[in-house]
Amino acid sequence: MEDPAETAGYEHDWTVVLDDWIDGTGYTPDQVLNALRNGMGGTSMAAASPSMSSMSGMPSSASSSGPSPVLSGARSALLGGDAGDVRYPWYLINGRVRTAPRTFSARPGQRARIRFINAAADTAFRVALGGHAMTVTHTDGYRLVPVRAGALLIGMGERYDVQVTLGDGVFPLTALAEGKNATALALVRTGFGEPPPVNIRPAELSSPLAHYGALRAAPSVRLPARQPDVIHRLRLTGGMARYDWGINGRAFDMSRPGALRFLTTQGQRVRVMFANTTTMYHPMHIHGHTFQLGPAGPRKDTVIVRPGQQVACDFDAANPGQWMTHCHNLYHAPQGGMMAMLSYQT
Ligand SMILES: [Cu+2]
Repeated sequence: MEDPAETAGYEHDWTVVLDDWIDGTGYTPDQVLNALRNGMGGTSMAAASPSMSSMSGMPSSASSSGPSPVLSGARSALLGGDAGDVRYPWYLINGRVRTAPRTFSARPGQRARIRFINAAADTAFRVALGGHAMTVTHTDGYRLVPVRAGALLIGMGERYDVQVTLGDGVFPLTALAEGKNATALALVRTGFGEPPPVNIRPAELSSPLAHYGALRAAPSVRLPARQPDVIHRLRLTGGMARYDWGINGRAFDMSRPGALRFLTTQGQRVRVMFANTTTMYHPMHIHGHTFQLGPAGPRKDTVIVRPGQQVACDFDAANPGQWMTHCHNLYHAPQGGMMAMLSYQT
């Protein structure tokens, strides 16, 4: 969707969808989830599948000769600890592996808007366009005071829009699977030349990130200053060993929603305080609303919460209903998991 207030200052509009991928390797995401729930964290699926199949009754996939998902072991200083539950055989940009990358074509000096979407299940990506700085203009669809950055860290479910003025040549658009020592790749081509090696990690990946503290909502989308009327404190709990991801020590149970239902009144300024007590980051998402980080921070609907960190998400209760809030790691949400309900009526 276009922002009607925006004047297009670019010739190209490119969408970049980041993903992690298992299907076609002899394993399915459901098999990986079963192995994780059966306490197989720390092993590869090739090792986990024989015992997994005996426990789950599924046929063994140990005959697969392709690359095997590995059940975690991923760590990242940038994410503050554990970097996910699964190291994947493939990481994709727009559905392509890095040996067959998508190429975006333009002419030198033209401007491009790039919209990044992290559609992965369990992978945060650090992205950069080699040879270029980016002007970051939007988070999760909301305008920012434009800010320059060399790289972005994008959690599952997060979106960023940037603009770049293109140089002359062939440039790598690299997405580093944060903490997992692997990359996805697309190319930007504005001139002749050999493409860079597929495993290239442009120097910009290590340049200053557009971290949340550096981002400011544009005045037109900023929430009016107001003290919260109600504060809901949601502790993120659980871990890999027992695979018991939850909120305030329990999983959401649809047959007993009251146990994790947080009541609000229409018209209130609500503060949801996510407090991460686990050793892994969680991209927390709230349905039905967008929130603001701090008095002038970015407007978002998904926010990375690092281990030991507390993040305050402020929004106005102006959309009555039963709204879920959940971790955007898809392995943390099934069967309740790291999920709760925000509830209010007119
Ligand atoms: Cu999570």
